[in-house]
Amino acid sequence: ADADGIRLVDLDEDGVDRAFRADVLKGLSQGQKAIPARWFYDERGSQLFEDITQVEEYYPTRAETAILRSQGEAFARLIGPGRAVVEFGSGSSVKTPLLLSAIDPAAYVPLDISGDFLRAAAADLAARFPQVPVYPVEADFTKPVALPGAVGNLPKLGFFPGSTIGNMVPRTAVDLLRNMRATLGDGSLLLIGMDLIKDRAVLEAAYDDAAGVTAAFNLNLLTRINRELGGTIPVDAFRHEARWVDLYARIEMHLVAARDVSFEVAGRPFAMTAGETIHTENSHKFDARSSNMMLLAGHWTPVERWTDEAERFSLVLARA
Ligand code: AVI
Repeated sequence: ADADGIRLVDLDEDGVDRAFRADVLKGLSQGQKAIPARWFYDERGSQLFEDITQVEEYYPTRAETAILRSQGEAFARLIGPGRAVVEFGSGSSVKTPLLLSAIDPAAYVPLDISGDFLRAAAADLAARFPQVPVYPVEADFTKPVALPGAVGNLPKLGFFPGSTIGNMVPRTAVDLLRNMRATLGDGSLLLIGMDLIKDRAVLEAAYDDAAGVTAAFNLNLLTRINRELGGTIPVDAFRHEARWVDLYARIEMHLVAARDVSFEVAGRPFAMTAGETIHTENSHKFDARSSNMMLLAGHWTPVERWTDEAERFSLVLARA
């Protein structure tokens, strides 16, 4: 529940997530079918994403971790001690400790819409950094969030690793950056991960690994729809596709119907012809110019930018 006691997940009398049903029914009714990527992350989807971060072809997690590992001194110099670190999304067990141990923060405030992930991450960090008070907040961080009173007077550092910003279209990404600015306030800093434009083959392999983990992640969305929304989608009639769309500098993930199919979701009939797709994710990639432009449009001024040695991934520090 949020501060007003309103449930963040709105279930109907049958226990169905209303927002999920609405997004799926609307998305399957469009010309180009599309379902927002946030619905990937049920329990199985979250586990599959963890597995993706370990596959050979998926470089972003390793590259970003390498930057965090190697730039501790620069973070200490440019960020300094005494800030409240506000992490957008539950902290990862590897990245967050690297940042916290580099800068000696006064508090750690993880924000997440999922109370379960949030509590697990908060307990983990509290155990590893007993001197740093932890104030978890269950909230939708795409909107401005009221931070706990205990960190009200501390300067803030927002932390948004993983290039999750890339999963949003620019319009939504800019809204999010502005809302982060509102959440964090004057005098704040933001450390944000942004994946870089590179060879098409490297990008497409990162989103279509040989072991099929990303394919399973994408296809799991259909399994989730069948389970939670009473769907009859023939999952084995779909295949995973990852394509680089140069015009928008993004990887798109699609589920391609391998043959003509018809099915029901929540009692409604749908049909797709062979080759038709459901667009399930965008993952935008950046260069120095486009990441600066995005930050400036979101009311942040870039201060410093780091990449890993192979220049696959960037971490950018910006000030309010
Ligand atoms: C969470 N997000 C940054 C991942 C990405 O790389 O866009 C999600 C992902 N989708 C397929 N593989 C990973």
